[in-house]
Amino acid sequence: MTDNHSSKAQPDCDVVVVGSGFAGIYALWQARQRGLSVRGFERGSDVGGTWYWNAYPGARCDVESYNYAYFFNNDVVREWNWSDACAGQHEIQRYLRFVAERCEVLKDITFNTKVIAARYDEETGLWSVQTSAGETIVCRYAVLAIGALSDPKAPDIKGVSDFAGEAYFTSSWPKDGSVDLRGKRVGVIGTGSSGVQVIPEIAKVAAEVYVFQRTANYVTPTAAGPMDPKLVAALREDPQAIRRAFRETFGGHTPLRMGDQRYYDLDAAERERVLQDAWDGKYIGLAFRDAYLPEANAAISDFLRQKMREQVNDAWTADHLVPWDHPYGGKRPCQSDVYLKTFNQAHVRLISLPETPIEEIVPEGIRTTAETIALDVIVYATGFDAISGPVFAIDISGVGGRSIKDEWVDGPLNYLGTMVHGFPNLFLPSSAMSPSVLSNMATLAEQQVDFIFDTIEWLDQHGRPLLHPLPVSQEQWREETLRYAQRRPGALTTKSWYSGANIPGKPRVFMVYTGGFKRYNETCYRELENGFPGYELLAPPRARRGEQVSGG
Ligand code: N01
Repeated sequence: MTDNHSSKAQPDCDVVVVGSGFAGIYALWQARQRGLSVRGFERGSDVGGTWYWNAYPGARCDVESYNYAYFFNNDVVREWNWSDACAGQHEIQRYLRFVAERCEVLKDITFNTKVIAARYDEETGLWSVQTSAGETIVCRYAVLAIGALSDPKAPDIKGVSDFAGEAYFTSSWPKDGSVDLRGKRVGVIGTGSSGVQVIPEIAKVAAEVYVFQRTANYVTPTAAGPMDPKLVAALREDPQAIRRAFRETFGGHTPLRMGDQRYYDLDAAERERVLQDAWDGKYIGLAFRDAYLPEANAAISDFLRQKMREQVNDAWTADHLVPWDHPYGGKRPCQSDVYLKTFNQAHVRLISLPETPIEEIVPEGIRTTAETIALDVIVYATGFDAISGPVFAIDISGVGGRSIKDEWVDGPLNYLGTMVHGFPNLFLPSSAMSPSVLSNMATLAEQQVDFIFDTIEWLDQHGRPLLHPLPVSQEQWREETLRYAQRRPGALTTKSWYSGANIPGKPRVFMVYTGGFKRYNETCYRELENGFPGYELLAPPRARRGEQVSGG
């Protein structure tokens, strides 16, 4: 199974799954359930994906544990006890390990192994997947469960390698406990969700903390705290009913707390009261039933700015920690109960980069246009080349040897967020144009993997082993994604990673489908029920007729 045989006429296994986060673990289990032979590859030394790599202090999920979990297995739902309504990184990784053990998929995964290339062979209709260990595996279906936020953005700052002190990325924080920031002078670059979580933790131990902020973000209270035993009991009573119900919602969640009154039905005093209730109830982003309207969104944004400023003592710092450049939701909002108050500590200082940009990183620290700040440690919380980055990190070529990079030169193009024309039988869960990061990623992982394996089963049953979407389906899907994005305040006007604007030179395409989970799920399954009218079904290549692989 280890020789380089990309033109082999028979596959080594039915399915290769790359990645072992939420989608990868479930994909391995699904393959086994359907009697397919499967190999899994994971570049880390354990399962977890995002929750393996982002092991920085303070990392936790701000989607509640009630929702951010698997529901396909009743025993898992009933046996696992979350310690907090917003579980921390370590606990989520332990949970994923627990599920992988329970589902007996660990034996299928080769760890510490990157997939570096995937090539489609037109003669055989098979994929050759090459690994960093020099292995090539030929398979019928390739599932790249590689995550949307798994390719860290290289810091585009002069002199990064000149720094004489220690440097860490939140996205690949050492897991061996070797980082010791006690008594040190620490600079943090980046104030997105990762920066907002790590900065208060660093401030607990460091002697001096300098936060280099290019753009301020909205920061709202977290839902962290004890689990509600009544809600836990309700989820455990009938997990499959909950699972179905998630798919009937807009975001793939249990019904969220949200305001039940419309912005335009209220006078000024009533709006203020509704906003305060939503702030107290921790659903400020959905304070009004019509929170998606620009005017309602503006009221929420103004209210948040006021609430954020109230938490910071120094007027200059308060003014600069408040986002003025984008409406609430334009960028991915952050959640923390302590971030803003961290700046009230004497040893924590905000450096506003629009006024005093970083000129260069020098051996002794960071030089801005105003000063050189001496540092022992730099922490980069500078984000990711989101969604298309992880896809481009693998050398993928399809029909005619066309690379996916060439196909996506003007931004991602696919159908239903999972398949690309010219790349038959290649599946990309959590990629572009799916509800992705603007939905509950755990629900999405299950839904997409179900759809992928239901598709594979259909193909096998119908003797049509190859499928890829029609170009017209991709164009229509991109237009639909854009149409929904236009309705979302700030989606197309804010410089955010949602649209690739954080990466110099990346085409600006809003990469998340915001038509809602329910609509997305229904559109996927309508395709399957109608025999895939939006796709091209290909006959088996001659070289493969009569093959029998499953059950390995
Ligand atoms: O990354 P980000 P992240 N000089 O891209 C700044 C998920 N997540 O890792 O905004 C100076 O949001 C950049 O500045 P700007 C979540 O979906 C979830 O924090 O581009 N600054 C920004 O401030 C999230 O959205 C959870 O102007 C530079 C920051 O770095 C996503 O992951 C926790 C710079 C990057 O912010 C990514 O979050 C953590 C430069 N050269 C993450 N380059 C939870 O569930 C970049 N920046 C809680």
